[in-house]
Amino acid sequence: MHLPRPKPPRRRDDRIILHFDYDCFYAQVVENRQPALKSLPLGIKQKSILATCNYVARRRGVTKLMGISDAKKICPDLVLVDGEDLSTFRDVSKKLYHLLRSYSWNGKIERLGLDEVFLDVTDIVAYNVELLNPHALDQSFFCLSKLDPELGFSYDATAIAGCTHGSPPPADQRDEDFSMYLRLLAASHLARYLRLKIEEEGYTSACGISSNKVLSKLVGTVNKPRDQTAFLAFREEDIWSFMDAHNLRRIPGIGNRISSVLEAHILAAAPDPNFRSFEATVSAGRVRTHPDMSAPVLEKLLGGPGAEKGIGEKVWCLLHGVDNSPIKAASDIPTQISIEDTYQGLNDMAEIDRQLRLLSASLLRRMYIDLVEEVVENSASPQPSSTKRKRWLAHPKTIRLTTRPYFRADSGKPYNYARVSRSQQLPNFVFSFASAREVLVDKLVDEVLLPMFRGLNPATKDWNVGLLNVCVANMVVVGGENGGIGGGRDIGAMFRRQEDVLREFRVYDDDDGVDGVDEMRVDGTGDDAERDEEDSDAEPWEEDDRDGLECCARCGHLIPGFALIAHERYHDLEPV
Ligand code: DCP
Ligand code: MG
Ligand code: MG
Repeated sequence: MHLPRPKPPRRRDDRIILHFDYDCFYAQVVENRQPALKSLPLGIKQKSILATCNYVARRRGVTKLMGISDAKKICPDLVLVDGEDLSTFRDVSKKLYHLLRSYSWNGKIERLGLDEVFLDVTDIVAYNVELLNPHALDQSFFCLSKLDPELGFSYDATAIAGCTHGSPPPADQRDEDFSMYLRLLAASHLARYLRLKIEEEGYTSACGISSNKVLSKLVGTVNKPRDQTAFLAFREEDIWSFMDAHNLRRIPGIGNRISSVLEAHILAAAPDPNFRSFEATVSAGRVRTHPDMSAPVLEKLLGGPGAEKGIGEKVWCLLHGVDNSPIKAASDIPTQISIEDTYQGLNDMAEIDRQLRLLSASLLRRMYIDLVEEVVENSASPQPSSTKRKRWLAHPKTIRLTTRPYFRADSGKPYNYARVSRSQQLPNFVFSFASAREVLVDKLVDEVLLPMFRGLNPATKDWNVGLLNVCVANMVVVGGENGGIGGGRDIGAMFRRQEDVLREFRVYDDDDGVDGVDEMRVDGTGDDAERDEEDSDAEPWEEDDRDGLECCARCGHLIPGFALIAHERYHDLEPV
């Protein structure tokens, strides 16, 4: 007997979301600094892998995240440039983000990683669709400002700009489909205009245009590099078949843990704890159409202690291309600043101590960059003069230390996902402008981080540290609207902060960060040398590509854990 199929989740398509992804981002940054590299195959190196490579190299068979020696075998004249220092990438990312932000009316813009931006352009597009004159569509004008009707650009509204996926609604289709089509059309012209603005800064990009984040992000990859795709899907079935064709692991928000649990369920096998790959062996469609699949079943499979609330419903929605998550209004204050590095099993306390000092120095440097501003104060008498004063824009209230043991792929042991974290109140002395930075770093390590480390790792030796992450979070805006720290008494926020602070000694599953457990956002998962929330933690369903480096048993390369399986497959394809 067949059970009735569960109801698919309801779709909202009242928004228009653009998703920008810069082409081979780190490589473009390097090329802009050294234009001679543009015509050569270029790889950006981090430890022993390529963080990315330019499209000249890709045409020669080099891929992102390939091991350096493999890439060199395929393309012996590959030019390698070190990409360990993220500061230039971060600066360019901020510059382009601010450029896009300057076009937003509603301020709803989010960065995802360093090279992606979501822009909710619902309001600008609705305004411009209203302005369309059906008798002169080919001579339309896109207004970029409500206040200045001359600010904008001319466009031909008889056709979509760039590529499309799907087809326009038939002429006799319901009115609302036609209105959606017009909004996508206007948005496609805005997307092209914005991509050209980004190109004026030296950066080409891909853009996806649709009604929610998951669809815009996925459709943007259909035509890349240097192109854009509007998703013309007016029937649920069109959206489902688009989603169904994706490898399960490629759906943003479905990380390794979720993907291996679902895969095991579908294949009626036990989940493989070592499974960490960019690809799953099943498609999203196979999961969605599996006979017993539904939101409650997903909740049963994926829920439990530590899992995100409502994870079953969330994944069920994602599989149907439904994603109602909003694009939050931009803030200049990051929600957390997190610095981390990975190691191949630190066991020497002097070295751990040294690393904690290096991480703390970076953390304080980032706090000064992101959270301190210079105010110019004018005094009228006796002599008119101005003095500069520094002030904190926000005080993080919590400091958190996270560690994870080092994992060796050839150890024969299952992959160890466990991170342990400990949080406590960030002492006020770090906000002192009177003390030298080095003094603050030493005090922070001696009085806070070393005791936290000992609390987390009570053994007296053999710590085998694979990762250290130091993070400050729970930003409290200084001198908010209501005056004073925190801008008034937000009791709810106070409890949330308290809950955060009390969440000590929790053991997390690494993948939870990928799959979107909120507290993992606060924990700052990911293994970049430096990483901060503003740069990389934009959304719970963000893929965290930057996992710990592991040693390939065949060639000895250090490569990210998640890429290990794909890397081994690569060896399998090598000529013997
Ligand atoms: N990156 C990284 N480590 C990863 C993944 C990405 O350091 N595991 C960095 C390098 C990339 C940048 O982030 O340049 C953006 O990642 P993308 O996946 O968008 O890759 P690219 O922009 O390089 O290439 P594409 O043209 O495919 O978008
Ligand atoms: Mg990119
Ligand atoms: Mg990207």
